[in-house]
Amino acid sequence: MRIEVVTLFPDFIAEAVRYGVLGRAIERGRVAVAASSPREFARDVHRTVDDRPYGGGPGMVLKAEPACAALRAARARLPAGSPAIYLAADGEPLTQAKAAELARCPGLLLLAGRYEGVDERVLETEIDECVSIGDYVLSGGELAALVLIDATVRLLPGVLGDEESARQDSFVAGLLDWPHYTRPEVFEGRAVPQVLLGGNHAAIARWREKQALGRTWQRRPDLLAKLELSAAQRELLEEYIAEHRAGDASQSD
Ligand code: 6GU
Repeated sequence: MRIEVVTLFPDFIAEAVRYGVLGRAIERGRVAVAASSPREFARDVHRTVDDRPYGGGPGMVLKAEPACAALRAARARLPAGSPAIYLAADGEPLTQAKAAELARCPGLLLLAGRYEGVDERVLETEIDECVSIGDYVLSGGELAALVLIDATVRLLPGVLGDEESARQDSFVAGLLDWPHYTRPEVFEGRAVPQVLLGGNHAAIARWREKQALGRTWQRRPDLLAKLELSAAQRELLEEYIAEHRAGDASQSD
């Protein structure tokens, strides 16, 4: 996959993609990420990329000409069938399903917004879709572009090891992750749950599923509402809820 990011901060993108799973995917040639700036395409002496909004009001708007020129140059480096996506707070929400859809594309053209926005004519002519990473306001689309890139690239074949892929599957199944522990067995007086110390794999799997169900119930009831739990899962969740209530009662005593 090839990814082109058009941004006023290309160095920020180039640096951030060097780390972790994404950095390794680039080293191994599973993905190439390039970043370029509209400023390279600004033709006046000041290299102007923004201007005051028609109609007045606060903030600046990214000018159409340099933004379009940067997008077209980036587009020319991408395979056919690569969607152009504008990252902005007013886009469609990024979900795991959306990341999976993007992971099937040969390339991606990403435009990170800055200032109050981008001249609407850029979006009309160069952009296929608008994506947001959540209901909060960021100062620009760069962090959002990086989030989209990370969520997408980890789904490309051969990017994750078996273990990581399997754990990701558990989120795809609609539940939050279970708690994790490593040595020491007791840390500052807090012990690792006993079941994890024995070699009873069935008991461990049951404990983990119960924790995943319980956490989803506590933190993301909206996710739980979308699931059809099996009879066994309902039983595990009821156990968790009963234990949780007992725990609350003992704390308030
Ligand atoms: Cl994609 N951009 C900005 N500026 N703010 C956001 C966002 C994107 N997604 C959520 N908030």
